[in-house]
Amino acid sequence: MEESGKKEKQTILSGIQPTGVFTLGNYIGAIRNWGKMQEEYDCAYFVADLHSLTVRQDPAALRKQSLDAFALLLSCGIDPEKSLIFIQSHVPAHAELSWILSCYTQFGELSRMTQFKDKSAKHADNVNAGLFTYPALMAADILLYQADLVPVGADQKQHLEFTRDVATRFNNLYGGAFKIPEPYISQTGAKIMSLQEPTKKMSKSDENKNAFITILDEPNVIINKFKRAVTDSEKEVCFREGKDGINNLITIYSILTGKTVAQVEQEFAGKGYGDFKLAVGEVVADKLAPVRENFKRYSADRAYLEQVYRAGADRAAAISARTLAKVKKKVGLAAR
Ligand code: ATP
Ligand code: LTN
Repeated sequence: MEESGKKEKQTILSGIQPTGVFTLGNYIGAIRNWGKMQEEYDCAYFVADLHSLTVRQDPAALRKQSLDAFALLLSCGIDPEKSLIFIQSHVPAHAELSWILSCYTQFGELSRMTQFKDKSAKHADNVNAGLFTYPALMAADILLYQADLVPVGADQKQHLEFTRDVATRFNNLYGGAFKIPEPYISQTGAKIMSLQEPTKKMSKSDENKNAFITILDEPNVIINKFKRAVTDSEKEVCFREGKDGINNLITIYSILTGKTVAQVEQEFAGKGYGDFKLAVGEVVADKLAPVRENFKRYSADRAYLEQVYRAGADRAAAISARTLAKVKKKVGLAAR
């Protein structure tokens, strides 16, 4: 993200869709780490509202969810003094570059995207062109800011590979316009599983509300959801193949307390699942308490939110305009 021409730190960029309140899975797998990266990297984080239009949304709900998602990013520790933070649709360069990149993208490569296959099966009545060209928009998001690293969950790796392919293709045709980004898939960003079907990933769009914890759930709700979490018919708290439910709870507890799996097993040796579930629920409620408090504060201060997202959009527009101008010149669009 070169603004002054001088560059010291590597650039990190990531986005999240405002399709609902973030889950414990989003928190552990993504956002918690985003905050920690701010010291070491130049970070840019955004609310990917244009991406959410690929699935039909209620307009009033989407508007609210986008502002809430922005407030949630701040609540999780993303600091606008340290990181660039903005709402995707506030920066028109994303849609513009996406169009240009889609003209350098083949139908065949988009057809191979597993997310497209999954989502078009799930929303068979609305297999729209945006759902299909989604990876070109994601590539534009990343390439505009010349990102070095893109922290995402393993489910987004294929989109990252596509981004690298399209950027390389473009660079080969026109000479280096884009930095080729690397995926940054953190080890601790373990995949958090559904509390009701622990072989499936925890997802904010799950119809069963007991399957996921949102980062705004009240402590009693969190504890109750863990009490109801599906486990197995054994008694021993140990991490073993086939014990998907318990393995998931051990993972959550271990990540949030910083204890190793062996230490967790030792701590609960001889204790039943009931005690263990309660302990996991308490740790999660405890860790999320400050996020909930921060959210109450930020979401009540509309003027502050507006000031931060406007400033973010201005800065993002200035950075992205440089890449876009370079690209337009290279492909032969006449200068204004
Ligand atoms: P949706 O349910 O709307 O598809 P989602 O909950 O799967 O959404 P995304 O907005 O697609 O979440 O993902 C945001 C980030 O959180 C991505 O980097 C993704 O890899 C990560 N993530 C999502 N779910 C989990 C999970 N269960 N465990 C770990 N990381 C996750
Ligand atoms: N596709 C991502 C969200 C997303 C993103 C990005 C992530 C949109 N643009 C750019 C990283 C970089 C998702 O659904 N999780």
